Amino acid sequence: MTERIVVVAAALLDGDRLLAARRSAPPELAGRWELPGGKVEPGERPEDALVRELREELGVDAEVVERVPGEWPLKSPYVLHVWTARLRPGSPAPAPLEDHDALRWLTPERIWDVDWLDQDVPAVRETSARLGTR
Ligand code: 9L3
Ligand code: MG
Repeated sequence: MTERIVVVAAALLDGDRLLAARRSAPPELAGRWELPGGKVEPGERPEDALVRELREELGVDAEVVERVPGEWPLKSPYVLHVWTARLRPGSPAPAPLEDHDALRWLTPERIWDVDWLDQDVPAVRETSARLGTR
């Protein structure tokens, strides 16, 4: 069996608002919304990978808060892990750079307004359920 590779994604929060990012690539995922993030590199801590990905993809200075329990399958060998995160004081506001072409801060009642990637839907459901019960 092949080793699984973790893709880390952020539930980036501003108060009770969650950031959704619209992918610009690859063609089969473009136009759909995701929790931003990417692959953990060999030897890299997942939290460090997430901070790196958020800097590369959105130009922000973020800090990881906590893991959302669960693991969701992606295209093999990838699996999705989600962590909540916040912008550090003084961070630039998120901007869509290379990998995205739109961003939205979603209030809890607007969470399903965007067309999430099918593979992100269970992770978003779990994340929003946990945020709602804090
Ligand atoms: N992926 C799915 N949902 C997400 C993220 C961040 C990534 N929230 C999938 C898309 C790609 C793979 O994981 O197939 C690697 O992600 P990326 O490095 O292209 O962002
Ligand atoms: Mg990515």
